[in-house]
Amino acid sequence: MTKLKLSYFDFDGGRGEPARLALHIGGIPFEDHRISTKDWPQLRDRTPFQALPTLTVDGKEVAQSNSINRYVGKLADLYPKDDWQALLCDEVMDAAEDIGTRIGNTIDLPADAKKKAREELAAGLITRYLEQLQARLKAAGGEYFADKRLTVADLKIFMLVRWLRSGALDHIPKDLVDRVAPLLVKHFERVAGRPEVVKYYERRKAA
Ligand SMILES: N[C@@H](CCC(=O)N[C@@H](CS)C(=O)NCC(=O)O)C(=O)O
Repeated sequence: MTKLKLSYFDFDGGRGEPARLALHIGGIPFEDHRISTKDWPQLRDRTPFQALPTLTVDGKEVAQSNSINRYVGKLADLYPKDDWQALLCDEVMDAAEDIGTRIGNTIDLPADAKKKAREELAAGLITRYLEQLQARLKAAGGEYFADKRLTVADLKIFMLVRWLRSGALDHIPKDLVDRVAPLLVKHFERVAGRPEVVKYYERRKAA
């Protein structure tokens, strides 16, 4: 049996969380390797691209969150077999990655520059992307982004919407998603309310 280890930071969110969630939903055994921010500087250079998440498959370590999402999505039956549906799933995951990268680039900016950059992002790129994602969801039938069922694309957007609405991002209004893409909020609630997702976070809370 293939041995899997998923390495990511020790919090319930971010780029590594969709794959964790997918493996749990699919009932695929894996080592949930959680790295503290304190240990990260010593481990950074040992990862392929000096970043997390990574997935180690039978001792071979690979990186890039969406590549990992696709791989574990196939294992967990959360990735479309149909090529067109797979493309829709990939497009959504890469769009979410664009938003995450652009916000990530502002994290270490000085206070004034961060405020300006984030306000511009919120009014510009993020709004545009949220509107487009909402349009994609509608075109796919309104419930899930591809294949008319839960896929890793839904888990990726679930994490993104949770992050944007969390209030953790200074200068990005936490009601932005609600205002510009209310269907994404409904989608968030749909995914959050799935029994396997509820069960996962209940177990995490108890851990
Ligand atoms: N393109 C990569 C980006 C990975 C990335 O930037 N990961 C962040 C965490 S979400 C990271 O490792 N940051 C720590 C660092 O750069 O030192 C992916 O999608 O996995």
